[in-house]
Amino acid sequence: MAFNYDEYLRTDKMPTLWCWGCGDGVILKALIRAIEKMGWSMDDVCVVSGIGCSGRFSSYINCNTVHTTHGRTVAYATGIKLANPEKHVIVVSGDGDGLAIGGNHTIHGCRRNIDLNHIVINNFIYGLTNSQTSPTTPKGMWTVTAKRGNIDPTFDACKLAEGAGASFIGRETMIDAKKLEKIFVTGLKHKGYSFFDIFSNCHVNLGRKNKMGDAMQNLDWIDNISVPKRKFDEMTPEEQAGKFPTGVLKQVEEPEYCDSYAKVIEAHQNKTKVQL
Ligand SMILES: Cc1ncc(C[n+]2csc(CCOP(=O)(O)OP(=O)(O)O)c2C)c(N)n1
Repeated sequence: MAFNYDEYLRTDKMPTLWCWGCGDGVILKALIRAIEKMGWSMDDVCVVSGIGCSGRFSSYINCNTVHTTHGRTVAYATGIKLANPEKHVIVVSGDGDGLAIGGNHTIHGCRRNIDLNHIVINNFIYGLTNSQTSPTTPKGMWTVTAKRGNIDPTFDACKLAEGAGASFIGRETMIDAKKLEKIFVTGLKHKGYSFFDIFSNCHVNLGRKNKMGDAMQNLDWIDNISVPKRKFDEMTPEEQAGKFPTGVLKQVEEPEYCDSYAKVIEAHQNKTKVQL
């Protein structure tokens, strides 16, 4: 039987505001399928998104939602999770939202290892606001703020998450919806900060303006820079340049922040020092 997405969507908000062929729709569907696989009630799920095309997630998914300010998704989600540790909190941000203006919150979410699921929809550009450079925009690409080509070094979000201490890190692309669903399930099951760097297409505000003739060329470009981790690890540093490993990149068990915070509450009640 065909999967019934209607149960999980605010169908009165359809059609979406996303451009035709935008990867955001593929990612939304994969996330819904992953939530269904987890067997979670939508009453127990909260999706927090910021401002951007990716920010529309909280408009379309039918669960508890917070559509918050640009760059502050992780801060809001941290408060929601600490107040409701039994709920499943999913942050959806763009690469601008989660890595530029909100980069600081992302670092500290990872560092605390709070049990959030953070999906960065990485389309390599500020999509909603028409093509400004983001921290992941490749060098040399045209953007509205770098009309002669971007000179800023490209930023690997997974390396940041690893350095900051996230206990689960995964990367996939919107090209393969099955792999996406699978990595979401793996990360949603994980207790701690689950960081997903999901490559997506913005063939309108990145692709077309960089002379990728059609949407398929944008997908080919994403496919070309993404390499499964096992294959990536066998490549020479020269071959790895400009490529990104995909799959589960890190998964370790570490103390989780809400659990630690519960110990602080206990210590406060007993007038003792927290036992870590
Ligand atoms: C504090 C603040 N600064 C700037 C903006 C304008 N703004 C809205 S969305 C956005 C960038 C969106 O890019 P990204 O986060 O990568 O998401 P995408 O649209 O590509 O999904 C910007 C700069 C804003 N709304 N609030």
